Amino acid sequence: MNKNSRKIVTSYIDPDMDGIGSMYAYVEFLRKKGEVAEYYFEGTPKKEVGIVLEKFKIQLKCANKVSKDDEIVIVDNNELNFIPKGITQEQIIQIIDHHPRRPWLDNNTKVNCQIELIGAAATLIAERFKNENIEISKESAILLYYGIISNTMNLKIKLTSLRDIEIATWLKEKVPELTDEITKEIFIKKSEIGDNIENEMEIGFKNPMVKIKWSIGQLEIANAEEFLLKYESEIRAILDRVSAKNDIEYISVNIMDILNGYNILIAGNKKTADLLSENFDFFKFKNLKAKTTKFISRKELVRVIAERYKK
Ligand SMILES: [Mn+2]
Repeated sequence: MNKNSRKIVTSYIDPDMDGIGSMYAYVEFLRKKGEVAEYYFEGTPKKEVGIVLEKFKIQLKCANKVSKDDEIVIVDNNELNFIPKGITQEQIIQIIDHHPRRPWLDNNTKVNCQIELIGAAATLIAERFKNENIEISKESAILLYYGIISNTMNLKIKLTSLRDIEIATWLKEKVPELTDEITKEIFIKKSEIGDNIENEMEIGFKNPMVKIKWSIGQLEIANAEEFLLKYESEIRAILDRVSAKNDIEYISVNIMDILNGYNILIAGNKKTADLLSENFDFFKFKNLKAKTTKFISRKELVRVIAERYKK
């Protein structure tokens, strides 16, 4: 491809903190290496992104559009169904991600891939700055830090690797404003999602890797039990509506209490509760609801299910 072409860094539609942080910082990295680069995203970033941007007075400048001549870098994603519309597979030159590798990449020698199953894609981006000794801006450090904190639930879930912890510490040391108090404040603010629960759950897609019609959402909430007193019936209505609309047989939502470190799993129907308790002995359902002290993320649940019901 043309050496002078512009690189566009993108992630998946409706990106989360990890996706936004990774694309923002990777553009900075590329520019500091002399490349022409911009980031582009579609949809609505997760609520937490807005909270972090506002807290630290950071503004995003998304590219207006992607053109056919742009070379595409995808961060925090390698599933083609999830990338912005209009981007073709042929444009993709690089992937930096921490999700399991999708089959389209199996015999692909054109795409430069770094896929490592650690806590956050932001870790992989931050390591590039550190390893190549490239100065990182305060903005990129903040966004990458919260990408890691968000994806690893404050470095608590099992998927968190030593590399995530080390690079988060490295980023935190660079920015004095990154304190544990601010992180707690962000977690609490992030839980106020009464007006936008469905979007935050990310529940619309059937998982394409498995032969069962399965989807699991996730909510990260500061006080999960209190939250459910108020919103459980609305969540159940969303599960019913989404499963009917998208032909999903097994539907559930994993609610993680990010302050207190426990989970509540809400199953949309009995079939789903049975399937989950069959595969995870720590889920004991009562009224299609299971509370567990095991602090487990959707990614970890997905990996077990994807292995068991592989296509
Ligand atoms: Mn991620």
